[in-house]
Amino acid sequence: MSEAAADYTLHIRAAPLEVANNQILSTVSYNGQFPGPLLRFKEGRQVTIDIFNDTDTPEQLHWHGQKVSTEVDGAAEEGTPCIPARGERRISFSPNPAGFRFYHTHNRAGANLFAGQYTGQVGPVYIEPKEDVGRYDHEVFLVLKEFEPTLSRGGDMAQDFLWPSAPDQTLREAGEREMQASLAKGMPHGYEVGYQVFTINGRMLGHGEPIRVRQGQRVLFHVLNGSATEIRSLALPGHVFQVVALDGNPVPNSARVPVLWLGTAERVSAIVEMNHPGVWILGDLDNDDRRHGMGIAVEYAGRSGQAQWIAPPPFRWSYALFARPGALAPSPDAIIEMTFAKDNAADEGFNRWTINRVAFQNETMSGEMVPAAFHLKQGQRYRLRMHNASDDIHPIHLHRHTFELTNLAGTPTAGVLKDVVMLGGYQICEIDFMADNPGLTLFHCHQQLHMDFGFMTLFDYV
Ligand SMILES: [Cu+2]
Repeated sequence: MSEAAADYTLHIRAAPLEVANNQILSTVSYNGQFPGPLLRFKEGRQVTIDIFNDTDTPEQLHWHGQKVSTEVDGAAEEGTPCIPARGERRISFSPNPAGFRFYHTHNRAGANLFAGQYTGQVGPVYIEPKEDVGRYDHEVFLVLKEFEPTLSRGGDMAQDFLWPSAPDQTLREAGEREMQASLAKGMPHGYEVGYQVFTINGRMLGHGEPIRVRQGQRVLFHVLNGSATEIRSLALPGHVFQVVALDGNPVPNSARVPVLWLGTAERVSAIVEMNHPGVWILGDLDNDDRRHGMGIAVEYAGRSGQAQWIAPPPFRWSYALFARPGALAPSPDAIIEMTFAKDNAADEGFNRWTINRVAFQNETMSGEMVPAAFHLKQGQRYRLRMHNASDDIHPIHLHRHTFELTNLAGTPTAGVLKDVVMLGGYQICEIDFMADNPGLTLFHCHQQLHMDFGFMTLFDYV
């Protein structure tokens, strides 16, 4: 270790978390708090961070959404050195791009629901932009997170909130045929994860401090879905969200919407004009999840009483709402076709996931790193055409790069820049990215159960 003190210090350790009055659970988090401390960086200004691992398990800390090197990105599959058990690691990098990012563990959990993102290892990052995102009075960071996971035998409810929707018949037939064949063999449905405790900023609805606002204020919410596996929605009765950024990247069209939807690891930054006085629940549309804690009170000055919930009108979430109207993305230099498929309950009761029929091997027989499956040329623009041959929604994530949404279920789109995109059941979508950050690059579904059981691959540059 050098003499100079680090700019930030993070300790990975087990700590109590009081999610409700006298309801205290134990989880691994950063600096003994959940969410981990908000790290505010300046774009391009080098930071040094000491990461101490006070647990008995080697850890990886991933800088989600940042364009950094494989040395610090925080993914064993890319070759980032681990933070040894009871050890420490000092890292330095230039934070970029500007916007709302986050950090989280990148450990595989597998069947262990006390590991990986089932723990409280999530914290927000805000990289100060050079330009302002818009006029606001007050900034609030919200991290949505479930605790106390349990396994159940499948039958996850299909969700149909995503728009546009154009299920591909060939994909559907293939997916349904495989599932029927598996069930006919007497296989049960593969495991799914459910939760007992739902929190925003580590507190269940009704047990934390409310968000205090005044009439006429413009509040900028930075919402992060820190879930290991769940898709979340959020509404505030009587209010609309003016979405200014997705995954921290300013959107070309700041559309106003009544509901936000976020796949795992997605972020939405939205301004809400406080023009409907009362005490309201900012919460998930799912009644059960909200009653188990997924919400937070918004309290206007001078108002008191029980926070109220009113279900919003029916609404479909579309990334295209925030796109540049009528614009077309540049043509790519190459197109990479990918098909995602589910092998029901194939891995000791867990669904096994494949990309182009290959399930990612977490380790080779000799313990060496898994080689990249896709080879890129630096400076080229690539289009990933992704075919979902399963009925699940997949929040697809590319490390160390930003991508542009260029086609959603057959509809071309341009201008929306993200690092996670939800791909609906039996849908096809396209994302483009510039190969501008050499080195091994991990690509995976961000649903912990999916990424842990095969839904991963690697790009490298030639
Ligand atoms: Cu997935």
